[in-house]
This record gives sequence, C-alpha cells and structure tokens, in this order.
Amino acid sequence: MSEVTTGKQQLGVGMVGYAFMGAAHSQGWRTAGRVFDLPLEPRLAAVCGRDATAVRSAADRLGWAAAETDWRALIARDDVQLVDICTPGDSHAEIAIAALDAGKHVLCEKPLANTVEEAEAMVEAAERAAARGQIAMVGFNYRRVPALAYARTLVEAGRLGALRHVRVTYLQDWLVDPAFPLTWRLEKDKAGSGALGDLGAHIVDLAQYLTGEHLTGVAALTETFVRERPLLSGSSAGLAGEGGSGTGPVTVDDAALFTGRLASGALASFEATRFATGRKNALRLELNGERGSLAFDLERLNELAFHDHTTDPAEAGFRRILVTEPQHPYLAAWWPPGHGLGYEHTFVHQARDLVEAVAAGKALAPTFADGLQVQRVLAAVEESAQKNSVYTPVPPL
Ligand code: SOE
Repeated sequence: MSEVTTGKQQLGVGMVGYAFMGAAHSQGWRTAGRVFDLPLEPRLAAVCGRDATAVRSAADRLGWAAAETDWRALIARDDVQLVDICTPGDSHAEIAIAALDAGKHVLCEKPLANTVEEAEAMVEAAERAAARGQIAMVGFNYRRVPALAYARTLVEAGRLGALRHVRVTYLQDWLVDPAFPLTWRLEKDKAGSGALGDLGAHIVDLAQYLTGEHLTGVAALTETFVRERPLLSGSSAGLAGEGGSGTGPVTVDDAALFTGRLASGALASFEATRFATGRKNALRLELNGERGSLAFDLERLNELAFHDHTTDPAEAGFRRILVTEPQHPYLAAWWPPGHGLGYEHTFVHQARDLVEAVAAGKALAPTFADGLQVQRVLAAVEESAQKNSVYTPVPPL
C-alpha cells in the first residue's frame, strides 16, 4: 500500500513503548500534520516493544510502518530522526542518552527519570546534542491544554499581579481496591516513585510553568496505604512475600501531600494521590495574586475561571472563559468556537510544537533541564517525608 505523503520533507519518528502513553503519542503523531500546517511531515516509521507478536499488532493498530523488538535497532534506523520514549521510567535515561548520542531528537515521557542522577546525565547528553542542533523535550503534556497555555499568557501579562498562592491537586482512585495487582507503577526500581512521580511531576511542572518560578523548598508527607498486593497472574508466586503467598510489596508512595515556597515567596500546596475515591483524573489548580485569580479543572478542560480583582466589586467574581476562540492557543486550527477539545489533543499540540522546533532548530520547553528541576523537587519531597516533613531546600539548576 503506497504511503500517503504530503510531498513535504518527512520527520521519521521511532517510538519505544506502546501502552497508554504510546497510544496517546501515536494519536498525536498521526494527527498533527492533518490539523496544523507543519514544516515537516511526521512519519510513524517504527514502534518498539519486547514482545514481537504484541508490538507487530500495536504497529498495525496505531499506524506504525514497522515494528522492532530492540530499542537499539530502532535508534540505528536511518528512517528515524526522532526517538519518542514511552516506557517506564527505569529505561528513560539509557534510551534517551543513546538516542541523543546517535544524533536523534528525543521526546521522553514524564517524569524525566527515576532519580536526580539519571536526570543530570540526561541533561548533560541533551546539552552535548544541542550543540549539534538536536532537541530534547520531556512530555509534560498538560502545558499544551489550551486553557493552561492561555493561563500562562495571563500570568505573564501581569493580570494576576504578584502571586501569593498556588494550589494544585491531582486526584485518581485506581488503587483504592487492595486486590489491584502489583503492576510496574507500584515498584520503585521500575517507576522510581508512585503517585509522587506519576501525578506529582505533572503538578510540580504546571506550578513552575504557570508562575514562571521554581520551587525553592518543600515540606512533605507521603504514605503507602496498601503495602502488599497480589502478584500479576503468571508471576511465579513466592518471588515476593514470604512463603509464596502470591503477593508482593508495594515499594512506592500511594499519596504525597506537600507544601512549597516559590522563588518570589509565594506559597504553594500540592496533593497527588491514587486513593481519592471517585476521582478519576482530577487535576485542579488555582492561582491567587494581588490583582486576580485563575482556576482550572482538567475534567472541564475547555474552561478557565478568571477573577479580575481590579474590577468593580459589585460586578467582580470568577467568570468562566470558554477557551475555544481562534485567538486562544492552538484553537485556530481546530473547530469553531464552542466545539471543545479533549485530553488527546494535548499530544497533538505536543507533536506540532516539536515538529516546528525541529524544523526551526530551536530548543522547546519543557526541556530536559525543566525535567531535572522537577526531579529535584520530587527528591526533596521524598527527603522531607523521610524526615517527618522537615522543610527541605530544592537545589537550584
Ligand atoms: C496515571 O494513571 C496517568 O496515566 C499518568 O501517567 C499520565 O501522565 C496522566 O496524564 C494520566 O494518568
């Protein structure tokens, strides 16, 4: 079957991993060139996974031209110029550094790495690669929700004035049932941390992105509510837990609550949990400043609540901005006003921005250095929690 091309120069993408994030990224790569007028045409050249049968099926389902079972072979392909890493965190550093050293651009899913040390090595590789015109980006996709990209412009324009408070929560409930099995996200050696790195990384990045400030210190509590879970079926019982009980230890946090101070002195509060019963993917945030406030709820992601404190008190109050106008970020390419977007469009926007950055030879945020900064906050949270919430500084970049 002849490939449909637009006659444009192509950007060959190779993706490692094809689960939830791989499917979401595939949607982004397939769609970006069909909605936005891109300088390069993304080509889904190859997808990689260890199981030959499963990855072949994923290639067919997700629209990839070829399937590989070794990420090193994927990186070596001449038709791959950009490597997209959608694997668990324990392989991010090895794959990203090898891809950058092989001359490829890299998009790496969040969190950047499982440790600060790995993240620092990734930043060093990215800096070497930048000198060769290569781009390295970390996939904090919520920055590309139009309402949040627009919120950033309002903060940057001073519409909130001096910031006093940032409060962000990210609530899920998929671990409430103790019978949920011991998947890779619950094992420190694979995931690095639990709700903290998976959900907390997003809200730390958003707080720093929206305010334009870094967190300088945190005080934290973390908890693991269910400490043993059933091994996945097919695991040999007794690998973990005494006497082959068929269960294994959860070695990561189930929830993290922390406060923080931003560089300007504004105060921040964060909650990341997988035990907020009834909350499925509830990322909510509010910024309070001298001149106004902003509020956002991912479950209503086409809306932004804005309170302009400079207006007549008799008329003041939070008003709902429906972020679907052509002048709002990304929206000109989509539907007429009022026809909202969804979660998956953040990956289309991410792909669009990355293709444009590659074509322009310009770095694109969030960079690996941004990912390292988040990793340092996460490490400070874990250190504080281990010291019974002692306030812990975040080392500057
Ligand atoms: C966790 O379940 C998760 O898939 C995160 O890993 C993603 O980053 C988030 O966007 C949705 O929830």
